[in-house]
Formats: sequence, structure tokens, C-alpha cells
Amino acid sequence: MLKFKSLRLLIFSTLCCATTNAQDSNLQLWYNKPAEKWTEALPIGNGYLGAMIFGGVENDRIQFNEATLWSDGPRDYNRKGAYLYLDPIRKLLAEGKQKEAEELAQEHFMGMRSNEEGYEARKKEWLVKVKGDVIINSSQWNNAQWKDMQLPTLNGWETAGLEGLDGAVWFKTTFTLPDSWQGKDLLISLGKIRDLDITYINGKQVGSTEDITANRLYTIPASILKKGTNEIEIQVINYFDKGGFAGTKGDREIFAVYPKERNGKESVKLNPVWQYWVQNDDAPAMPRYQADYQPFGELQLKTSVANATEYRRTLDIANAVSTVTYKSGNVVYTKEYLANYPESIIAIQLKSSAKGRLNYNASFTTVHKNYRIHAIDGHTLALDVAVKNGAMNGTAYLYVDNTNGKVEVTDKEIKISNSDEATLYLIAATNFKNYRDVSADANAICKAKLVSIKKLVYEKVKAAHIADYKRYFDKFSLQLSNGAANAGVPTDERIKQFSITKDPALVTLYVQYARYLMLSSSRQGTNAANLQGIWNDLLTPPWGSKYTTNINLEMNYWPSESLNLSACTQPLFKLIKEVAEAGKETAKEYYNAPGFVLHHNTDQWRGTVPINASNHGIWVTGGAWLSTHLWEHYLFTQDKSFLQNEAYPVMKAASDFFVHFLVKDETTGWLISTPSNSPEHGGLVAGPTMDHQIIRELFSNTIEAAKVLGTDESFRKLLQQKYDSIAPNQIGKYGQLQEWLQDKDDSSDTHRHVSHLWGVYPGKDITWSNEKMMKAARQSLLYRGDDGTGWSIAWKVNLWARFKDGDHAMKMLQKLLSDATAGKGSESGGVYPNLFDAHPPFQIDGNFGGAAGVAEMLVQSHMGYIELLPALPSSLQSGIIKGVRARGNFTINMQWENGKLKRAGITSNAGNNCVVKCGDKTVTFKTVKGRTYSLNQALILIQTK
Ligand code: FUC
Repeated sequence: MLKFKSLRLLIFSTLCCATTNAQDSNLQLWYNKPAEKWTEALPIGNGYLGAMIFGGVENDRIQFNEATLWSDGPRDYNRKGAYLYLDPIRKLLAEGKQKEAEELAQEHFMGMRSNEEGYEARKKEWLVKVKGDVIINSSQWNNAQWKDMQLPTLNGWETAGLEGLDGAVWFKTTFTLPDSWQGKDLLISLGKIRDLDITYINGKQVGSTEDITANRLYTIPASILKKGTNEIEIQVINYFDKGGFAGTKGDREIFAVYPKERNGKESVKLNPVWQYWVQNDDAPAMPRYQADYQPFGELQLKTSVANATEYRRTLDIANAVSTVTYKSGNVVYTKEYLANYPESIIAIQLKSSAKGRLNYNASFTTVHKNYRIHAIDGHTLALDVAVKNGAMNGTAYLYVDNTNGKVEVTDKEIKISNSDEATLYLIAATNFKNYRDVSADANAICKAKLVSIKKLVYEKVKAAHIADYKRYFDKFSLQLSNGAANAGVPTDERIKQFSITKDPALVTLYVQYARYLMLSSSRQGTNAANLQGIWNDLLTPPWGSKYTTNINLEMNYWPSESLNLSACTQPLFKLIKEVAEAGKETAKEYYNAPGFVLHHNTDQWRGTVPINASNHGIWVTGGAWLSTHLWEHYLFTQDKSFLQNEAYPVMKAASDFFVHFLVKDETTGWLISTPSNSPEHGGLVAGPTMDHQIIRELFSNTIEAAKVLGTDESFRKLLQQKYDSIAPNQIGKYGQLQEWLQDKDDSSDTHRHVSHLWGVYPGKDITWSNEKMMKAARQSLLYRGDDGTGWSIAWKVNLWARFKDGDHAMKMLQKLLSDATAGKGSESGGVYPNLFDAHPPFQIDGNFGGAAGVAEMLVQSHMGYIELLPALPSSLQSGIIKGVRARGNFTINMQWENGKLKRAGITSNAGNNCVVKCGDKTVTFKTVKGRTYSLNQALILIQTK
């Protein structure tokens, strides 16, 4: 008995340790084949560099990014004098003239685009040139220049060898006219074409359309048809982004010719392989509101290996190391890939178990049109890239350190032969200095770094990397009941088989993977994690892979405090500081107001103005929302000097803006936010609920912060006055929380954004202390339904946790973990084989939001107390969580069994009073900084250490 007791005590005291070492050995993604698609490849990163490991045997691809390589460059985004239109827009909205308000705003209130001035004239001139340059079927058409392309190319001709091409491309093919069709008019169906086509049959134009959404269906008059073979030539002109034949939706027949009046389905199907010729790849730069995050290049490792067996590709997220192993005959080959943060390098170690059997050709490729590959010295190859139509360039070096065998470097590649061990170090730099300055010398940076790289020893690089990573990663662990039932199944297959009852360990893997992704994409001194973290292979990635601030950027950082990665927020805070600087001018030019404003997107150049379209780009609370992250950081860390020096000045400036921006609504007398938008829903309006919730929270945070700092008493009073007058949350006719000032919600509307529920999560404007409002918010979420894009589902996980409905939260999490390759449609989130979140396409916010949601089910602390197991799903009956963080600077370890708390250890890192709730029990106790307080299942304090 005594023995048993002391064993129990031992287990208990291990549980109560604030930090954890014992990591679940199942923290691994693994596959029995190399990646073919990008979303099968495995991500590594150190915040500066990111890479996707395909892990091929004979052809390995390591597609990489440098976080500061973006399109465009520093420039003024502000439309001067926009504020002159503020009152007229407000007036139109107040009169219920939304369409007129949007039109006026579109013309005078959107930001300045790059290359805006004179673009139309340049485009016209270029079009005249490319249209006139070619005479159909003339001898200028050098046949040798024509290549084959399989059509359609659904994601643009960029996926068929024309990466980054904006310009004019000719396509041709032929068809044979059936004798019975002679004398008949025909139709040719071509589907969608991006952007403009000029279609000829036998040299005669039969149609031309400029519209990326239109299905091309042209009449071919019988008079131009020939007996036998007929020629189709199409000039396709693409100004920007995806080009070419984009196919069609549904079962429309395309790439077919048939009689205008046909019998049944008779048609001639065109051969899908057409010939193409690039006539011009120099379309004038298209004006853009904001910049795109850019890919850098790809490192290719080629070798020849006969009959590889026992192939395995892994990503060990407990150590942040990826591996590929296989056998050929008796020789075992291994490749190890890691992204070391302290050295800011990617290291790849290649090994063969037998001497002289390691032979590789390492080379670079890139999707940038302007590039150069050249030898630096006998061990180093360089890739220089310059971003098209932009101010940025970059340099990457690949350095080889081999223990034996031979290394040769040419201007094309590095050849490693007859070796058994070699290490490749990849470094990269750009000319980025800061958001206003691109005068750095990428080449010189790489050159200088090469000197230190030459002194590195792989084993030390690896050990330092693991130590650095574990310092953060090991602060948190999670074990869920039933162990790792399915960890023996390759991860792609495991996702397909996932059910929470059979494989709760996949939830653990998913949560820890989010932490891995954060540590790999957002570290002290790096850029903040963008829409794709740090991983992107496209020149025009979805939504620019930038920073969307009406949900996405904030969601990226939702788990950072609760899941014990507070240090990873530093790049976000730097971004906030910079948009607060840049957004001052926007506040002035657009609203004639002090403080700063940020609208719904920003980029590396810290654009803060409205972009895209006035029906969703004019949304004023981006900066206010981001400012709440500063206050939250203070709540979690209790770091007063951070509050004083970094947080408060920004919070105050954000508040200052809204003090001036809010106006009195004539009908209700409330202060409202106008013009604005309930993100991407319902157009430009006066008084969206979300804005008011955010502004209220901003004001109350700023008041609290000023109190903590003992400052700005009169400003505090002013904020309180304003706070009291802001339009309140309202319950509408369906018992819903109104999304807008007027009761105009549609209960059948399943829009992905759930903006008016901001006050429930991530905000605390609505809590269970106002049960009526909380229920109305829940009703709104029920109307919105359970489906949505990845981030939308992730948001719903958190919302259901705040509604204290663990089972519904888990239902959402299961959706988030569903197989994205099953083709469920564009508004249906899930995960790819590499566990990347699918919006679809890939967008990293869902990974982060989902992980935050799991924490929110287990511990909440937004009400001034710590609540243990507030929304425990019935499918997670038992578990142990260690290192989860709560506001007030507490770190919590907790075990639960049979759906009930078993014990908890709460470490007080700041000496604050502690209030803990679980079920209907509450305990309050004073704490001493550095002590750990152990509570039993009845919340009785049983030990202090
Ligand atoms: C918002 C969302 C979209 C997408 C984009 C990056 O605009 O509405 O769904 O996530 O951001």
C-alpha cells in the first residue's frame, strides 16, 4: 500500500512539473512513398527559410522560400484626399443607398495600385503590338518553336511549363470535317479562357472574348470550312495570374466541334494535346493593390538507384527533423533534412551505408524568369533571382561539405561522386532591409555567411537545432485516451481512416503539428507567418499569400499564448508596430483622423488602405483587432515593460482613431462604425456588429492598460464614455445575434465568415454572464451551419468550445481533420496528406485555429478565472495536458479520467491571485511567484511546491 502511495505521488509530482520533457514518441508524420504533389511534401522551416521536402529517390525536390522575397516594393499606397469622400459615402449609406455608396467608394476611396498610372495606355499599345505582330499561317511561324501542351490546364498554363507567363501564346490543332457535315454551320466549344482569346478557323476569325468566366462557344460558318483537315488557331492573351484554357465546371462538352443543329450528341472531339508557341511574355505589369509572397527556388537532388525498397519518408515534429530512408541491394541510403534557426540555414545530410556508393547531382531550378545559376567556388553553387516587375532580388548558396569522395562544381550543378556521406547547406538572402528599404546586398550577405558555414560540423548543427527547437516545443504536451491507435498507418491513409474514438492521437499530432508549424515559420526576427506560413511555390499564390486581417492573420496566432509559444508572437508584434506606423497616414488621408487604421489586408510593405473592392475592402477594424493581441500577450505574460513600451502606445493610437471615427447614428442615437463591412458579407454598410464588438474590446483593454500603467486618466474617461454609447449587440427576429445594425439576417445563410460572433471568440464581449446574448449568438452559429472553409471550421471549433458544447466542438474538429483530397468542393475545409489545412486551397490559418480550439475545449481563462475542462467532448474521456497557459501567467498541467478532472498542477509565474473553476466547483487562493499549486478532483488544494 505504501509502495502504491509513493508511486502515485511520483506520478503526481511529474504531472505537476511546469515544463515537460516526455514527448509522445508518436509525434511523427510518415509515408511509404515520395510526394508527388506539393501538398504531400513535408514542410521544414526556421522562420527565415522554409522548404518542402518531396523525398524522391532518383529525383528529390526541395522547394524553398526565403520569407522576405515578395513582389513589388516599398511605395505609397494612400490615395490622397480620399477623406473628401468620407462624408458623402456615409450620407449615402445613412440614406440606404448602398449601391451608390459602393460605387462612389470604388472610385475615390480604394488604395493606390502599383503601376496604376498610365497602365491602360500601356496595355492598349502592347495589345496592338501583339495582335499586329503575327500574320496567321505566315512563314514567320517557325515550326520548331511549337511545343505540346495537354489542355485544359485548370490551374493555368503556369502548371504546364509556362510558370509566371503573362503575355500572348498561340495554340493550334486540327480537326477532320466529317463529309456529312459539309455545308453546315458548326459550333466550337472551348470552355473558359484566361483572359482574352482570338479564335481563328482556317485563318478566319470566328470569335473573340475577354472574360475569364465566359465559356467560349463560337459559330463556324460553313463557308470557311474545308473538306478534310481544318485548322484551329487561337491567340490567347493573359495579362496576369493564371493563363490559358481553364476548362469548365459541370458536364459541359468542351474541346469539341459539332453542327449547330445536331442530331443527338454527334461531335468531333478535339485531341487534348495542342501545339503552342509563346509569342510574347512581356505583358505590361498589371496594377496590384498589394504584393505577393514569392517562391525562391528548388533544389534538385538527382541520383540513380536501382530497385529501391523499404522506402520511408518522415517528419519527426518532436525534433523537427525530416528523413528519407530506403535500401538498394544491401546498401541503406538516408537523407536527413532540417532547418536550423540559430544559423539560419537548411541542412541536408546524405548518407550511404557502403563506401563509395553516394552519387548525387545537386542543382537549382526556379520559377522566376530572371535568374542566374553559377559556381562560387569548388564547393558552392549560387542561384540569383530577380522578381519580375518588382524591387526585390535574392541569392541562395548551396554549399557541400563531404567527408570523402569527390565534389565538382560547374555553373550548372554540384556533382558528388563516390562518397558515403555529404552535407548540403542551403542559405539565402534578399535585398530586404525593412518595409521601407530594399537596399541590402543579398550576394554580400551570402558571401559573408559562406565563411562561417565552412566551419560547421553537421552533427553539431543538428544537435544545436534540436536543442533550440525543443526549448520551445517541449513546453507543452498532450496525451489523449486510447493511445496512438493508428500511428502505424501512413499519415495520408491515417487521415482517411480517422475517427476520434479510434485515433485520438491524431488530434494530438494535429495540435503539435500546429506548434511545429509556428516554430518553423515565426521566430524572433523573422517575418510573421502569412496565409501559407512560410511555404509557397507559386508566383501568384492564392490571395497573394499575404496577411489578411479580417480573420486569417489573427487566427494564425490564436494558439501562440495558450499553447505555450508566446515567443513566436514577436514577428506579429513587429508587423503590428509597422502597420501602426504606416496606418497613421491612412487614418489622415482617408478619415482625417489621428491614430492609425488598418483595413482587411496587409503585405510585406505594410499596406493599410482599402483594397480590392469597396463592398469588402473598406473594413476599418484590422488594426483594432490586431491590437487586442498585444493586450492578450500582456494578460498571459504579465510583462509590464512590454505593455508600457510596445503594447500601450499602439493600443492608444488604435483607440484614438476610433474616438474620432465613430459617429452618431441618427436613427438610434448610438455611436456606430461607418462606412465598414461585416467581413466579406453583405457589402458596404453602416454599423456592422463585429466592428462594435472589436472597438468595445479595444477601448476596454486600453482603459485597463492605462490603469495598470497608471496613466492617461482623462483619456480613460473619454474611452469609457464612448464605450457606453457604442451600438450594443442586438437580438433579432429569429432569436439570432444580429450581424448588422438592422434586423436583416437571413437564417438560411451559411456564409463562411461568422464575424458577429467575434464577441464570443476570440473576443469576450459576449460571455455566459449574459446568457440571453450567448444563446442568441449560439443560435446564429446554428443557422450558419457546420460547413465552411478550413479557417471557418476552425473558428467554429473555438466558438463551440466557448458555448461549452464539447461535442459540437469535436464535430467541427473532425471536419477539419477530414480528407481534403476527397474533392468536397471549394468551400469545404479539411487536411491534405501532409496535414496542411485546406481552405481549399492550402491556407495555414486552419491548422493554427484548430489547435487553439483544442486548448479552448480543455482550459479557458478569459473570464478572470481559470476554467478546467469547460467543453470536454464525450469522445475525449481521459487525457493529460501539460504546459497549457492561462491568463494571469499561469501554466497548467492537468489529468482527467472518465470525463472528470483527476488532478491539476498550476504554476504561478507572476504571483497573481488564482481562481480556478471546474464544473460547479470554484477555489480561490493567493499564489507566490514560482510556486506550483496542486489541486485534486474536488479542487482542494493538496500541495504547494
Ligand atoms: C478572406 C476569406 C477568404 C480567404 C482569404 C485569404 O478574404 O474570406 O475565404 O481566406 O481571406
